[in-house]
Amino acid sequence: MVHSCLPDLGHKSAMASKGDLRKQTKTGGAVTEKSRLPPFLFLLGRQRHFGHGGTDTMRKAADVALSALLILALSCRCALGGYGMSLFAAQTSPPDPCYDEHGNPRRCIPDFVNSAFGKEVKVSSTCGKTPGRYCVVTSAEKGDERTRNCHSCDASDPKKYHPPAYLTDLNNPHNLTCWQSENFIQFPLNVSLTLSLGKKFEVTYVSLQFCSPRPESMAIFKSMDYGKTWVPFQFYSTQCRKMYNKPNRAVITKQNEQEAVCTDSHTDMYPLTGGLIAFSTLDGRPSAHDFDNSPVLQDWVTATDIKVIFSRLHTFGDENEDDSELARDSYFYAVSDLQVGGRCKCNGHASRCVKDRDGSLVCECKHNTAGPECDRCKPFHYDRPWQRATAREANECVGKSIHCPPRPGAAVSLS
Ligand SMILES: [Ca+2]
Repeated sequence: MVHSCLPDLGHKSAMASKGDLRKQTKTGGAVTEKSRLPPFLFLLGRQRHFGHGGTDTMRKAADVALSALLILALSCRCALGGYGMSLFAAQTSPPDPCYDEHGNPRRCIPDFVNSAFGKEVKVSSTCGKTPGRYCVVTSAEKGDERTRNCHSCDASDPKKYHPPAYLTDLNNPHNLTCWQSENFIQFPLNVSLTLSLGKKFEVTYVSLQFCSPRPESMAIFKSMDYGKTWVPFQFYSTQCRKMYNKPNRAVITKQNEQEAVCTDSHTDMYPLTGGLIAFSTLDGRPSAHDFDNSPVLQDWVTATDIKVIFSRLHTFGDENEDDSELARDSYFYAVSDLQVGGRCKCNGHASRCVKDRDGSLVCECKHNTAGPECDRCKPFHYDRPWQRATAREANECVGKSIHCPPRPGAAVSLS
């Protein structure tokens, strides 16, 4: 025979359940599962909860039930220390998006963010390590005569340096800061930008705003295993077949939704500065409208790292002319802003990501889930297989309620 020990509910190893509490409080009509107050504050705050709705009889019954719970909590003390009453949570805390107003679990997702912002980007080339000249080609429109204004790139002078940190700093349109490569790293050489997101994200778009003309050919790759392996996300080229052995603008069907496409859009040399390339991960993919039910696309948008490879520079073809040095100094890659728009991947079981003790970004898992992406059930909550939450179903993990041992020190038993 074991004693019931409901107040255990909040303890991290005694998993029994907010669900149990919810059942309890649905009939009692009051305590929200978000409460996180210690017992004495809970009692003080209780009145407010019961202040609206319910009959006197119900209130009294609930009071009795809750008082009994409290006594049990104080006498039972199974394996909890100070955590014992954490289920009686704070009425003052903001609503938890992972639960509805009745305390029932519902899908929750972290905010949409630019996950590249402020992160370090590893680049294969930056101008200025040896101070040198670069020239900016300007012409009002296509066909106009070109002029070149030359400057120097110099890592020892902050005013003349174009470091990779400028890819992900605050993007102020009135004061653009640009990372810039060395001059004329032309095909078959390339320049790469590699960004680690620190955990799995569901990526909606990858965008680059250029200070130089856009590349003639470039590719975006993603990794799902922290950079061990890479798969292509998207190709851009004026010559898709020749550069990447891909047809131009292939149609995506349900059969190849995880395939990267090559397109010649966004590859024009003009504008000479300020051009944008924005890759939308779900654009043109048939199951995008039914994302909840498409594990293929859920996988497709998942990435831990993003890599951009600039494969070929646009030139005016003047690099082989008489003053080839001046021409070659005019061709380089420069980018003012790299963005990776998306959400921290938590499979619908967390509303935010936080840093853990090691400083790693992890989901703050709810619904009795655990893992960096809430991708498994917490111990003792294996009564049904783990599932991702959907708009309709929270698919929370469920487990058997835990009970106090008959004597302090005895093993915790499951009912
Ligand atoms: Ca910038």
